[in-house]
Amino acid sequence: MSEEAKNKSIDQASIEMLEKAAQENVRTVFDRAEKMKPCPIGGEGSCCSICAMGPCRVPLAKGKDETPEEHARRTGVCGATVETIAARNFVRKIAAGTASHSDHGRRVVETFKLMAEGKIKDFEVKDEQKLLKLALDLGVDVGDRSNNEIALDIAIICENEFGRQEGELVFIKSAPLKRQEIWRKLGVVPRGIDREVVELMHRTHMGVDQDYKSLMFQGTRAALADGWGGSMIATEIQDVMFGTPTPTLSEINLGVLKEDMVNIIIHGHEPALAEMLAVLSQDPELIKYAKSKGAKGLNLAGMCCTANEVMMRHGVPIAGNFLQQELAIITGAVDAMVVDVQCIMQGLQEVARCFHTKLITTDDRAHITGSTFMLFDELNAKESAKAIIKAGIDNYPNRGDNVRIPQIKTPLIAGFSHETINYLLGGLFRASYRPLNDNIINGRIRGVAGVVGCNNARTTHDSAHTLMIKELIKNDVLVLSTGCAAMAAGKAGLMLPEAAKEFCGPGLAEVCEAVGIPPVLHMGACIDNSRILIAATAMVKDGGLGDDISDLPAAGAAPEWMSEKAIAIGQYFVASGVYTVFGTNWPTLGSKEFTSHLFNDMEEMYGGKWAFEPDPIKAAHLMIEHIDKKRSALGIDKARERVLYDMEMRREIEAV
Ligand code: SF4
Ligand code: MSK
Repeated sequence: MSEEAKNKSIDQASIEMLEKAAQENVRTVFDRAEKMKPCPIGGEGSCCSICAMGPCRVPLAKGKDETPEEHARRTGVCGATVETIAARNFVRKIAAGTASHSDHGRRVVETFKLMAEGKIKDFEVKDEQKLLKLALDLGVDVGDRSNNEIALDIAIICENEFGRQEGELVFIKSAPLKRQEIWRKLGVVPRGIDREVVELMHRTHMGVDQDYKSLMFQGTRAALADGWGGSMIATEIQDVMFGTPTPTLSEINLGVLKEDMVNIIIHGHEPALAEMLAVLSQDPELIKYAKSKGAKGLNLAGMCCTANEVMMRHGVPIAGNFLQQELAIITGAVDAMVVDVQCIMQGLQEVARCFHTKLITTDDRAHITGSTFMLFDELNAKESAKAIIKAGIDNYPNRGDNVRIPQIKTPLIAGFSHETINYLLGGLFRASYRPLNDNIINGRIRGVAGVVGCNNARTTHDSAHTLMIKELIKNDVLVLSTGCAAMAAGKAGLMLPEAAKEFCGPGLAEVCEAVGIPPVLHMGACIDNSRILIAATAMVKDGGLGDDISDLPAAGAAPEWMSEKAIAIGQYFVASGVYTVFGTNWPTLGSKEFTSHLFNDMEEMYGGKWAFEPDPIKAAHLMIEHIDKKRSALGIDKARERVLYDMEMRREIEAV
């Protein structure tokens, strides 16, 4: 195994495929990242290209302190200061991230509405209980109305959230009351999802909002429209339509591909097509068709966040996370890679060209030059999904003789929705977060951390996720995870109850063993970070840990982030009161003043703030320090010091 490949990933399956790629002269994201060094000026947020008098580059001189005069001279042609330039770049990322999650949410609502109107026959209400709960929350009359009648009213309310011009987003009311008051006082409660994104784009046009604090108010408003708006709507409606996830055993890594079967990978974010593919992958007629082409059957596997969605609901195995998308094709065994939106690298097409893989784009908003476009039509969901599967089956006989699937995969348990955690901890009839809060108060669990986000080719694949999560659980911090971070943890074997004994501190291990849960709970895709907000709110409501999310002994992190969605997520966590640490690079370092606004002022305003620490172990300790600070403010720091397990305490945990 070459040293070079080992620096690129900690995952053995990925390393094997990188070596195969090198032998076969196939270029991947890892090679391209090596060749193209990141632009240091753009990287620190000091490049403005929003008008044609630029691009203006105003980098911070390295290695010496800047005098006030030098700082004053760092402006663009129009006079925009580096603070304005860095802030504009930052909030534009929030706008793009919010738009992406929210457009996903809008598509889900559109499908849900068509289902409720009876125009889509292939989907139905899967979680009636959640439908009714949502109806109650939104003030929809339930009476003796049919599911579809209730669903239609819910769909119309949710649809209006996107185009609403005034007032407040309805899901804002899911937050703790104190939090809502903070937002109202600061004037950052979102009116409508689209409106906040549009206003943010307007304010960042040349010559509009040129005060970084003002820009950040609107940036926050848009980010909240994501977390407590578009993303939350997507998660809630997906659960109603496709089922609320419950703990499911599955497998993860490239070893889930099968040499003698038709392998179809579904990659992207929106679960409607993936749901249909999951159902159809069991279809006897299609399996027979696959056999007629010489295969033993049909094997569906997921990639990136769509993988999280179908794994949690159907147990479909996961082939890998973001940086493994090209590597899956390099196995030579993928007959079709079916993609929809977000995090799909254009480089896939070039890699697919070197093998027999058919890259199939399916969404009218996301085309890739050279790929095969087969529209997934929700109105005709089953038939269009069938045609896509058949295209994959038809491609099976075209496989070359260079198939090599790494025999590496790990079992994992996923599907810890907020509802599931509630039931698991409290029981079906007294669902509650009480036992979690009690175990935090008595110090067995030190606190809770959300570790989420992407992979990034500028850091060793999966390394920061795994190191950070292991450090946290070793220190008795329960980890909630989503997205590609969750997949890294799954591959490292941290999503099995047995992991508690091996990797956790004694307090967390006791609780995990008693309840039978892994120390790292897989809560879904990146859109499902809203589940973490709901779980945090439930902890506040259950009592004993303060009266706002910012009082909780909790922290968040995205150690390998890369997408604009991650910045939107980070900002809605910060504005919800969460201390949030990012790794890889930080995109505002060109402006010390704006960076200090994010890293310091935010705490006074929202009780949460940003931090940047590329070393995952140091970052974990920043989170632990913050958790301890909150424990001390709550007066529960003493409890932790006396965690010695006598028989009575053990019985108490077991009674959970
Ligand atoms: Fe340069 Fe100002 Fe134009 Fe930005 S808006 S490119 S700083 S002139
Ligand atoms: S897929 S946004 S790389 S988590 Fe959601 Fe993974 Fe990040 Fe995409």
